[in-house]
Amino acid sequence: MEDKKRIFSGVQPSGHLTIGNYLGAIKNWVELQDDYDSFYCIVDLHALTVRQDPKELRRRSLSVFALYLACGLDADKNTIFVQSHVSAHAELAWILNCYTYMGELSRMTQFKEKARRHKDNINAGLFTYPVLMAADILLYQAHLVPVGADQKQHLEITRDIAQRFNSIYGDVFVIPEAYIPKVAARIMNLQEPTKKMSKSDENENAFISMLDTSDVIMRKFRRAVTDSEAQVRYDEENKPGISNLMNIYAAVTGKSYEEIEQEFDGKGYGDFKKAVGEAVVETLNPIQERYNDLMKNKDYLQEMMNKGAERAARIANRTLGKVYRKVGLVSPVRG
Ligand code: ATP
Ligand code: LTN
Repeated sequence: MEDKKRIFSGVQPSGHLTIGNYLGAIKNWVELQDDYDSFYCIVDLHALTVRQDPKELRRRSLSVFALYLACGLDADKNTIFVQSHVSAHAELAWILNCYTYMGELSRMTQFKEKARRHKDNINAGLFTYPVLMAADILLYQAHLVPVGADQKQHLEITRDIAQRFNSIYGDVFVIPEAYIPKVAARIMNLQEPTKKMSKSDENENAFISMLDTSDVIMRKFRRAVTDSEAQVRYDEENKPGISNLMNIYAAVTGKSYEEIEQEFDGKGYGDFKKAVGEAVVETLNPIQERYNDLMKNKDYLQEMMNKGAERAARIANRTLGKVYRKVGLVSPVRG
């Protein structure tokens, strides 16, 4: 395990995970798990940048943990853990805050977009969110970060912070690379297909939750916004709704856009939407079954969670210790 390159990635427990989270990120984690020493995190500290109901957040963190396993992540092969269980994340984030400029943070599109959506709560955490993300990644000396396209900018700032730090103190951090899939890097909102699908959207019809029942999935696809041309053809600019459905269908069936266009040549949108819905149901059904089984055994989940945190903390504290020494913090004398 030691000589493999490392992966780090995470999802916020800020709602039920969507097929965007699955197809854009988690599915690739499962595919990469044999070739890397991987750290998969439930980034609960990040979720606090938007108001959460405490009881719900606690419940969801466990639920996301179970969903990771249900998607096929192996808790023995990978280190799967909750961010707040490893205090080094918040500690390194503080240090890195002192190496990050206000100017570069104010260019982040996720900040601008979330600030627009939550005008009554534009808190400092929302602003420094990418610094905590940089701390997550850099603590584990990760080489690769599999994420959806929306996180590209955050990966760039992570690299900038790491390079800045290394240029002052020597080679402390590995410079990470983003791994963004070719298909499904940006699944769009089903109701407003020019916006990204997001798990915290207030409109439930805008996203497919990984835990939605088959009926709900079929209904949401039936209601998905399309256009009036009645031709299944890939054209992101003029047909964002249909192109998004094609992207989802391609991701779950492995078919190319040409194959999909041929398959639905001369057929209506109703047939196409039904096929997309059925393919998604077929993908999610086995995951949901495993999820329901896992959720019956909370003690097991808790035990795996504790193990993950212990393993993660060991690696993270090594990096944190090095950073503390480099920047000149005095070590405590142990008696
Ligand atoms: P929130 O609504 O709380 O902002 P989110 O649904 O945008 O959450 P995150 O927790 O921010 O999801 O992201 C987790 C991972 O899923 C990231 O790697 C992100 O790039 C990916 N991801 C999120 N939404 C999509 C999407 N619509 N298409 C593809 N990948 C996505
Ligand atoms: N910012 C990501 C979630 C996230 C993450 C990370 C992803 C937090 N820390 C580290 C990859 C690596 C998001 O909101 N999509």
